[in-house]
Amino acid sequence: MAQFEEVSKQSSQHPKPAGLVLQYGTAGFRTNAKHLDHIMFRMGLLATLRSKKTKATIGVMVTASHNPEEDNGVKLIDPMGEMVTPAWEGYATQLANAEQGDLLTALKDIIEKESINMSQEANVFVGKDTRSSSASLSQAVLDGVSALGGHSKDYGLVTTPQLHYMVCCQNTQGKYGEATIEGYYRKLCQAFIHLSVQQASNCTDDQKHLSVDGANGIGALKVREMESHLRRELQISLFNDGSKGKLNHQCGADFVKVQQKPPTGININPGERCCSFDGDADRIVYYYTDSDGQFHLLDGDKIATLISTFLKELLTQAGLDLKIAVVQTAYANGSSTHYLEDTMKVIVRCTKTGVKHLHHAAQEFDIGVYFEANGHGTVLFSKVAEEKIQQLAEDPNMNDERKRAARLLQNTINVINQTVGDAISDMLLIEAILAIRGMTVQQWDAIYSDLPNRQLKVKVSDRRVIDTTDAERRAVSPAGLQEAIDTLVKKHRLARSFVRPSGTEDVVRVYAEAETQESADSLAHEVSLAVY
Ligand code: NG1
Ligand code: ZN
Repeated sequence: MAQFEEVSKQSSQHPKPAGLVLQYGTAGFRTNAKHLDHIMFRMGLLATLRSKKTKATIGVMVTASHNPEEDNGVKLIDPMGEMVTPAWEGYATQLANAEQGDLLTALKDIIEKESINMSQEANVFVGKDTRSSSASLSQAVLDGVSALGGHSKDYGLVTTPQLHYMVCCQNTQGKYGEATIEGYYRKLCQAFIHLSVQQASNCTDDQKHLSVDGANGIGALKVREMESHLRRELQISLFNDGSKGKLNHQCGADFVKVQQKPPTGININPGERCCSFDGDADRIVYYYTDSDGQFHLLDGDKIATLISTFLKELLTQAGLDLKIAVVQTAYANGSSTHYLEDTMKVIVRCTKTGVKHLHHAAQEFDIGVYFEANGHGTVLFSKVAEEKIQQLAEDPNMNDERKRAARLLQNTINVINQTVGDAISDMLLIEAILAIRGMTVQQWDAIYSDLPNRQLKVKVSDRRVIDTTDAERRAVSPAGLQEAIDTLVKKHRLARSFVRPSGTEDVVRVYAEAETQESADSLAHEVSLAVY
């Protein structure tokens, strides 16, 4: 077939280095950019097949998120804006690793297994982050799409969540919003402004001010683009905007969370609210320093607590009986889980690491708030929940308090990007909640106190020998490891520890928390010795 001849011809421009094997992991393919040209071309092919199969638009995002500038990566986005389904992650790995001469066979194998009608039209949306390698790599994706006769739309420089949003808008015929960057800003900022006018009347200009660390990446560009839509309801000082520093270098959400210190390149005055995005703006963490210069981090757990408390109060005020839950991973600070379960009386679920697991679990509730401790998360509303809220907001016979709460819930839904964690959308939601409740960052921080904790990486010869269960909280192999961890944990007060192989790096991660920092540090160290 002519189609396959074109694939053959074009793939010779994007040859695979013989013997190179890469795997589609938690975050898609991710490695040094120089190994990725053939992967990108092939993901253009695969996205075209996925589009034919689903009869919908598929997204391809070129980014390596919080990794160093030299790396790059690629992720596929399914029709509703969610991560691609697991079976197709497997196809991605097969197609990526087929040697040059076997590419057509690997391609035809997928077509056959999935009974794909090759005469079906295909549409693929492509986006990229600001890495220097992203331009040519996203061109390789576009080449892959055109080699199989698919149509593509190149969104150019966008955040990862913006591309997820575009795909969802396109496939819902605009019901979720308009599939343009302008449309995205308009929807989110209008909802934010509606929420902001509800704020306590004594909200000062100081409270409307936020310092943002853009990680020298795409998020910084997009905050600049969005600013005019905010009509000074939020006044942003942008740092690490990419004009001087290097992407993710000593800055960004991952640096701040792991190092537990402020990024370089930001002016931080005591008590002032600051936040950091990661390199593709799908994660956010907040922080401030107190008058003693001590650093305070408000991570994904604190964000989930703030949002779920706010939503629960609104549901009570609106008199709506909707089931709300918070979804976390094993990395969630134990204090947050206790606070949510014991004080807030909210259902808490724990899943494996990786947003696709959290997203999936959150879909089981009327309202599912999910966040990884590292700041990656969002809120999902079921169709039933959205309908009930809308009915109430529009009910002419409803009393004012219930109606006000329903309208706040409606605008909250509109400020949220439900397709995936989104630093910009999460930031607007958090800012609106703090303004409405007249709450300072210190008051937010004081909702509960984090247990001191430590995360370590351990290099082992083969991390796959560690197998886990119970949402990765217990090791089932190698034999004896869990017993050893249990014995070590018993030596510390209020302690918890677990190990798991990373899905994005060739390391085993060790997590420990305990009553004091010394105790958490020594437990993490002792457990990492047990892993060897
Ligand atoms: P791994 O490397 O599997 O721990 C890391 C993060 C995840 C998630 C993925 C995808 C931690 C402990 N792990 O996964 O939460 O964000 O990267 O980027 O933060
Ligand atoms: Zn990211």
